[in-house]
Amino acid sequence: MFRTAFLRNSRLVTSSNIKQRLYSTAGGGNKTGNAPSVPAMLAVASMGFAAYYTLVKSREGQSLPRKKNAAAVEQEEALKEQKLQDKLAKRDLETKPIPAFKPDEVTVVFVLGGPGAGKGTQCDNLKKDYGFVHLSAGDLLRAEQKREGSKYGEMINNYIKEGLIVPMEVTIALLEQAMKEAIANGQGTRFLIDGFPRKMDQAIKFEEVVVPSKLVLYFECPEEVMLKRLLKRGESSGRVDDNIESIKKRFVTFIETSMPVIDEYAKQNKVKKVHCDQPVEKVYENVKSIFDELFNEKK
Ligand code: UP5
Ligand code: MG
Repeated sequence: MFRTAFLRNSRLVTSSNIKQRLYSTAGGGNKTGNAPSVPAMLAVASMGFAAYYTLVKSREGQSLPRKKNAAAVEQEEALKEQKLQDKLAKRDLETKPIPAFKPDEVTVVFVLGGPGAGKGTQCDNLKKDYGFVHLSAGDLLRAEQKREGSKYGEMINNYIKEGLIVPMEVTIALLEQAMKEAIANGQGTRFLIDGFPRKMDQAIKFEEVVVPSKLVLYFECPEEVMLKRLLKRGESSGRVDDNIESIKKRFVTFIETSMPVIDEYAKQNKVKKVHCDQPVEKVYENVKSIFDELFNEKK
């Protein structure tokens, strides 16, 4: 009973309190019942007007946002895209590797041609007569394969036997290291890089991280001539790839993967072609005429 009366009372008290709070601008009395007083209404109206006036003033000079038309949206998008491209290009420029050597200090000639075309034979002559350092990528890989403790030994052996191209990180690192050693030992700053690059991405990477090449010497030779030479050499070379199965695979890799490198450099007017289906001396005469023109003085 007591609880019911208390609840009823408290509900009454509460509801009258709320009403009182809502109209408290009347000064807390209850003379006019529940109706608001005139001064209270005037005060509320003037506050509303003041707020509206302040808002209008603060927006003076500002145009109302309008719906953008399609052309404006397109222009804005194009501008955003341009900004993004500029940002990416700037980042690319900042992250581009600095080549190990400067092209005016180090000369690189790429010596390319099919397996058995005579690259190694002609480079041996050139290094004597023109003071070049001869670096055969194949020889460097074979040396790495035999090096005790090399983690790439087995991998290199398998790639060579299958006539496949060893991942460029390994070959480029070996070439760069050999170049640094040759320069440090005073052997010179002109290099014949024999049998490399065998793939376009290798060419791009090498020129980016080591040094841009000056010339591509391309030894052109018919397949049947190269096959005969390699089989003959295979009798005593001990190379895992001087056998008919491997030679056939090497020919395929050369045509499909390495020829496009020569084609690309030809477009850049960097290729000098020499026909190799002739005796060694005759081929060298032609090579000499190219080198006499470009690298006449011995360094
Ligand atoms: N000979 C040469 N010229 C002659 C002439 N005019 N007349 C008659 N005989 C001639 O010559 C080959 C033979 O022919 C010799 O016996 C020579 O006396 C005679 P050589 O000068 O050795 O020819 P070369 O073109 O150097 O042949 P080589 O076999 O070295 O060419 P490859 O390009 O196939 O071999 P390389 O050692 O460069 O590469 C081997 C493998 O390593 C590749 O297949 C690949 O698996 C791997 N590799 C990579 O993965 N990445 C690389 O960057 C490089 C190699
Ligand atoms: Mg060779």
